[in-house]
Amino acid sequence: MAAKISLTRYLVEQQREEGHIQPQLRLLIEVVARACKRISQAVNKGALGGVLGGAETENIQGEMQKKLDIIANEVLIEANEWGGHLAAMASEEMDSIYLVPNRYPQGEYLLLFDPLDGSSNIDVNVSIGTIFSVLKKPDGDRGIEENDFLQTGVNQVAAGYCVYGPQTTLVLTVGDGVVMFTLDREQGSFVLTEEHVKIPADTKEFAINMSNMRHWAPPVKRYIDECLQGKEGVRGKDFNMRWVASMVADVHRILTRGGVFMYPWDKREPDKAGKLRLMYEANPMAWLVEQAGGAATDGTQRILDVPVTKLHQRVPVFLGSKNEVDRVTSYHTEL
Ligand code: P6P
Repeated sequence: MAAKISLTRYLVEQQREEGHIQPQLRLLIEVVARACKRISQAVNKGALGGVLGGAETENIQGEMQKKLDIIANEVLIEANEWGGHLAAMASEEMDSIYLVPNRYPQGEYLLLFDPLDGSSNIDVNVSIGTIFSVLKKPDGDRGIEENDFLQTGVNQVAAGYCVYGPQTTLVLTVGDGVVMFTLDREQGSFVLTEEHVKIPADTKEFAINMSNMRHWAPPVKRYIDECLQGKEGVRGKDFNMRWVASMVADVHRILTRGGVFMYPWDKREPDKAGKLRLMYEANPMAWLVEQAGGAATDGTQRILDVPVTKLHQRVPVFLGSKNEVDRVTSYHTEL
């Protein structure tokens, strides 16, 4: 049986042989992975750990926070602030950026995360996850400001997520494809279980919250209607639908077997670009999907090229199997 390759060994080889990552970035990824192990333990305790239910507080997104949202955020902050690899962090759960305290050494990187995506699924025992994105801080010794985070997705140097499901799986890219590590709870380490993740260009499976259909723009309605017409319609094949309401779980399925995920703009709140956040949900997921041979757009352009104006900026998301994303995007651009 082939020797088990740990996350540490994979990262050392990416640093030494591939030159894809610097020592501080290797440390950063290992620290994030350790934090995800701790979050996984808290999630797995559930009711036994007194961590279910609401925290009676609201975040900047206007969403009621769950206890585990706050726990996961605190775990990531505490794990990353002292190591000397980071200059600052940003989180879905925090209004503004978090500067590494002066008592700790300042590092080269900026870390952004959604500490626990899919929180509405926590209390019903459905998969949730942590999403993270890494950017380089600007050169020079001046203090970090929020504007330093406002970089387009093509600037990411690492991105990934950890899905807390039947298995705890860390999925990562540093620009050399997508790899998956499964947590070996007996060893307490992440073990490489998938090395060359590839998304099939075609699929028969779409993921969207169908209850919003009446609010969608025409290109999305056209795309979904054609899928629903099945083999008798223009697509000439039947489609299946999945919607976990946890982006990490839906994206993990797509990275594993293909599919197309959509969270489009809708007319309920016309001024809101979409529900999902660009910096710590759409950008990291878009890079992972593109690194696995898929595509990711906001309906008209690559997610990774979307100009950034605000830290908590929202964006419509269409990602997954390339031929399907290209099709639904063409329905927007041919208007
Ligand atoms: P809806 C979870 O709250 C999340 O941000 C994503 O993980 C998920 O894809 C989406 O919202 C689900 O939204 O409107 O279907 O509950």
